[in-house]
Amino acid sequence: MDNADVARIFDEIADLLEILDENPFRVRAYRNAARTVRVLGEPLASLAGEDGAALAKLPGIGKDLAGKILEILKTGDLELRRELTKKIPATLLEMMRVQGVGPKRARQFYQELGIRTLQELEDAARSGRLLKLRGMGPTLQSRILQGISAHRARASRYRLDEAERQVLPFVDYLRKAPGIEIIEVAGSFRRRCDTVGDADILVAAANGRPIADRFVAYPEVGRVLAQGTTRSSVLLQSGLQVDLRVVPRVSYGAALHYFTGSKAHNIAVRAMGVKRGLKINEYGVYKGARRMGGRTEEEVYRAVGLRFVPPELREDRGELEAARRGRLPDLVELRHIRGDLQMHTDATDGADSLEEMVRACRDRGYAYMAITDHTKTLRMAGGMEGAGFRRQGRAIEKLKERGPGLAVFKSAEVDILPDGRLDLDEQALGTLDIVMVAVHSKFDMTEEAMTERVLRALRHPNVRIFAHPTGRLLGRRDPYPIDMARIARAAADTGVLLEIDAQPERLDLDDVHTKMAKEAGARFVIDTDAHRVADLDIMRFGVDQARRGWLTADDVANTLDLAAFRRLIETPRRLPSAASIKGRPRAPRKRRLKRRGRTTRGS
Ligand code: DGT
Ligand code: CA
Ligand code: CA
Ligand code: ZN
Repeated sequence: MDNADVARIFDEIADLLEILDENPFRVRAYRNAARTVRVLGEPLASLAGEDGAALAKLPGIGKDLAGKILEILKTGDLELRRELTKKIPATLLEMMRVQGVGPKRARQFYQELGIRTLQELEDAARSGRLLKLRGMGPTLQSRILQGISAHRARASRYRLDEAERQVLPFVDYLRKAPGIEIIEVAGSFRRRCDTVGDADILVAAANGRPIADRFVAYPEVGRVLAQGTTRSSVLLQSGLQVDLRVVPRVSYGAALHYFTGSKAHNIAVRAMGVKRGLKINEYGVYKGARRMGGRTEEEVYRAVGLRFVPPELREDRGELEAARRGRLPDLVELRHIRGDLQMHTDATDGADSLEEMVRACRDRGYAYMAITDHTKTLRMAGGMEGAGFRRQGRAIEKLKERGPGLAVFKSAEVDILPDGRLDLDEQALGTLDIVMVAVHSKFDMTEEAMTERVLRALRHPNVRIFAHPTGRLLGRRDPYPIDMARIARAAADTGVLLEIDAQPERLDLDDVHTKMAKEAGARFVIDTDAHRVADLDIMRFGVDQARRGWLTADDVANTLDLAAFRRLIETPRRLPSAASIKGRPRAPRKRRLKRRGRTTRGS
């Protein structure tokens, strides 16, 4: 039983309680506990001791939950979980992963139609049986069918952070095999894709046999799919497939290039080689029988007249053309990030206090940070009214007086209401240093309505940042429909910054939208949306996605030093041009510049 198992059981309990329509605060307690456990740096088992006293001190974990953790560590399961699954089958949980099926619907399907599994739900939807239910129409029924197939497609992939948690310890274990000269993870993992289908470990060694032997003997291996001196493959108990390739040192660069992919990038590079009379494969670069290189990736690119292409760009989205012209972007790096601009405290649904978050940001060497608790409509997350933000603002002022060593900006993650108004009164908005907005409810709008809803919010003159712009939750919720090209143009036009939310289950904006928005002229922030101190360390996942979206440090506002960042947020925002209001193409340049000159602050 490791931390991930405990977290999984807690999440399951939260889901079951939701289906049973139990107290939302109880549901949230289990969800928060799952998150705490998941991001904990050390094994619960070593922290627990005899009585679990240390566990009860963890954020969001009291005596009761500490006892539950002990029970799981001792018995591998929870009595409470077994009791709940007597009331409702655990197979309903998978149903809730389908878009359009929440806890209420899952309960309805089960109680009124006896549907227990995804397959039964699909059959019922196909045969039209769902239409018998109250509140169910043909549109919703076909949405559920779409949701089921989308769910099946993504269920076979792992989030990057989940893959990392499994693969990195495996690599550390494998490193001890005799004769390893280099070991690296290639594939989508190295390209830092948001999800990973399987992990591809590449090793340079003269003799593959002892490495394959150690590979298949890894304790987490559930099933061996193949074992050989150059190529082996296993399924871990978690279900993740891991492939191993062992190549001689001279071929390592060519093999790393090949197995990093993407396939489309490889094919394009190989085609460039063919034009020069070269053959490029995973063993090297050849002219006829003569070997031209392949010891390093640089040699492969040089053979076709290119500079080294960072793995994050290798998607055949224009990177070869850019490399050929020497125009590859100088990608943003983690060390460029000077502040974190989205985080929650225990004033709403965060686990740690304002003081703890501030101290943690100072420890991380940041020059500035913003506190962005939720607004009132998010009742489940303990959202605050104006008075709450004023109180928090005073607490932040006090910190400043004591000289905290970094700037703490007063901010809020203001909910965008269904009609596009903001969930905080004008007076309270005026007291904030930075206003961040986001959609958290009523996702089932048409694309047109959702786009208008967000555009209206972005036109509010105080708004600076649009957070997690598509609302997706990887493996759990598809993006809501929204015309991101229009949003990106409006963001470019008004100077509203688009967020790349670094939560590994969000990574929102994603790579493709980020690149598109950059080309439309938008600028960005990368932040963690931390709900506890430990979350502050996931910034790197946001940076990875920004790199996949071709962003340089200049594209990311929170790479600015404090003085420059302060100037940015203190300069009144631009008014939206008529073009971005109407959704027509952008106005001619001269008119746009004139509009930008007008100020809007305080109007
Ligand atoms: P994944 O595992 O679905 O997240 O994505 P990848 O990119 O890791 O794909 P995977 O594991 O099937 O293969 C690893 C790399 O090997 C892939 O990125 C490129 C290379 N590769 C695999 N199959 C082919 C192929 O048929 N042709 C070429 N040129 N390269 C291939
Ligand atoms: Ca792979
Ligand atoms: Ca593979
Ligand atoms: Zn949010």
